[in-house]
Amino acid sequence: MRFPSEPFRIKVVEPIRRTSHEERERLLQAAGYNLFHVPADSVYVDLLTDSGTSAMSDQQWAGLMLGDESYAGSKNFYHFEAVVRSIFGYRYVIPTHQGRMAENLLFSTVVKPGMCVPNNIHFDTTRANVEHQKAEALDLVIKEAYDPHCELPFKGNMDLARLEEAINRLGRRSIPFAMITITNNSGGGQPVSMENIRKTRELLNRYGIPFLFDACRFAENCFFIKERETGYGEKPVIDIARELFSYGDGCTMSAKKDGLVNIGGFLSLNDERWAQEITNMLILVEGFPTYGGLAGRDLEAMARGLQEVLDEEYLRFRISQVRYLGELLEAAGVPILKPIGGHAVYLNAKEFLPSIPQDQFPAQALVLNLYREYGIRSVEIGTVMFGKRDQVTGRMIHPELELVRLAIPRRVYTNMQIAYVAESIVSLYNQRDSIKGLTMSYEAPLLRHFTARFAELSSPTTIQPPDAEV
Ligand code: P61
Repeated sequence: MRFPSEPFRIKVVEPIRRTSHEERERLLQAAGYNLFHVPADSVYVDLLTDSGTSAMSDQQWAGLMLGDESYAGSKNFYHFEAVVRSIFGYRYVIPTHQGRMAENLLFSTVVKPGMCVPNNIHFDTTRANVEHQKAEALDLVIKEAYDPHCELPFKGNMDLARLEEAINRLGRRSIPFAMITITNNSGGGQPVSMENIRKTRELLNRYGIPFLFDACRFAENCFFIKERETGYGEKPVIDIARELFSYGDGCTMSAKKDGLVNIGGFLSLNDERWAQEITNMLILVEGFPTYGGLAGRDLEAMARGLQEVLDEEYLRFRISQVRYLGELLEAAGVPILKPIGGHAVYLNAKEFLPSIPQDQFPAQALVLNLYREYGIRSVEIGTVMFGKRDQVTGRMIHPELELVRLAIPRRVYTNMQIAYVAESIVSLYNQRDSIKGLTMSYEAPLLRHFTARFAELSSPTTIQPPDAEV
C-alpha cells in the first residue's frame, strides 16, 4: 500500500460541524432511518455520491468571474465547445444542465417504442430514460462483473458474444445504437479496456449500428487503461482518451463527475440529423444552444474542469486515494467488492452481516450504523434500491449483490479523513454481531430508495423475515 500524497494544497476551507451520537440518533429517527433525509450539515464525511460534490480549483473559480452571460454566443460556450472537441473529437457539442438531460434528449429523439439499447450496465437514470421511451435497456456486461471476488483488470467490459447474439435475435433495426458506460458505475466503478471498445466498434460496424459512450468517468477509465493495458503505459492520458472516443459516434456526459463541476453536462455527436433534432428539443426544454440550461460561468468552469481532470498527477492521486481506502479495509478483513473501483469502494453487506437475511436489508443496516456511530454517510445499493416485489405473490425478489457504496468526492477529503472512514468501518466490522436488521415501514411505488422509511428489528436472528412463510 502506497500512501497517496495530495497534488494540491488547501486555500479555502469549509468547516464541518461535529454532531453527538444522541443528535444523530434523533436525526435518524426523524428521517425514518433513510440517509437521504438527513441534513448534509449533520454529516462528518459525506460519501453519498461523487456527483456534483467535487472541489473546484482556483483556476475554475477564477473562470467563474469571466462568465459571459450573453443570451446568445457567450465566449464561454466557444471555449467549452473547443475543449470538448479537442478531447472527445465529435462535431456537435450540446450543453445540458446535467447528465440525465443529455440522456433524455438523446433517447426521446432517437429511441422508439419496442427498440432495445444494449449497454455494459445502464446507470439507473439511463435505464429510466430508455424505459420511458417504452424501449428495453439491455445489460450485457461480462458475467464476471456479478462476482464480487473475481479480480479482472477490466471488469466493466462488454460481453461481445452476448451483444452479437442480441443483435441477431432482435434484428439490427431494433437497435438504434449501443452504449458503453465508462467506468461502469452500477458494476462497481470498473473500467472497460481499449481492446474491448475497439472490438465492440468492429462488431457494431458489421451491422451498421452506431456506438455511444456514457462518459461520466472517462478520465478515470483512461487512467486505468494506462495502468493496466499493454501498450498504453507510456501514453499520455489525453491521447488515450482521444483514441477511446475515436471508436464511438458520440457520448452523453454528466460533468458533475469527471468535469469537476457542481453542475453541468453535455451531449456530443457526429450525426448531423440527430444533432439538429436534439438541438430543436434543447431549445424547447433547456435553453438556447450556446448555454443549454447553464450560466456562461458554469460553461467556463466545465471547460477548465475537463482539462484539469486529465492531469496525470491528479488522476494518480484520485485513483490511489480510493484504492487506499479499499486496501485499509481489506487489510483488516472487511469484505469489499474486488477489484477496487475508480470512484468508490463497495462493502459486501452479505459477507459483512451474514446473519441478516436480505429481507432485513443488511446493506441499509450498515448505512444506518455507519452514520449513527461515526457520522459517515454512504449509500445502499442492494435490496432497498433494486429489490422488486413479485406482482403475484408480493414477495421480495432480491438483487444478486447487496452493497454499500462509499463514493469519494474529488479533491474534497484529506487522507486523514479517509483513514478515519477506514478505521470507523473496521471498528463497526469488529462489532458486527450487534447490528440489527430492518423492516421497511413505508415504500413508494417508484424509486423507493429516496423516500423509504425503516424500523429497526430487536434482534437479527430471532425475528422472522417479513415475507417468510410460517
Ligand atoms: C451517482 F442515487 N450518477 O453515481 P446526472 N450516468 C452515470 C452516472 O453515474 C450518473 C448519470 C449518468 C450519480 C448521481 C445519482 O438515483 C440516482 O448528472 C454512469 O446525475 O444526471 C449519475 O448524471 C446521471 C445518484 C443519480 C443516484 C441518480 O451518484
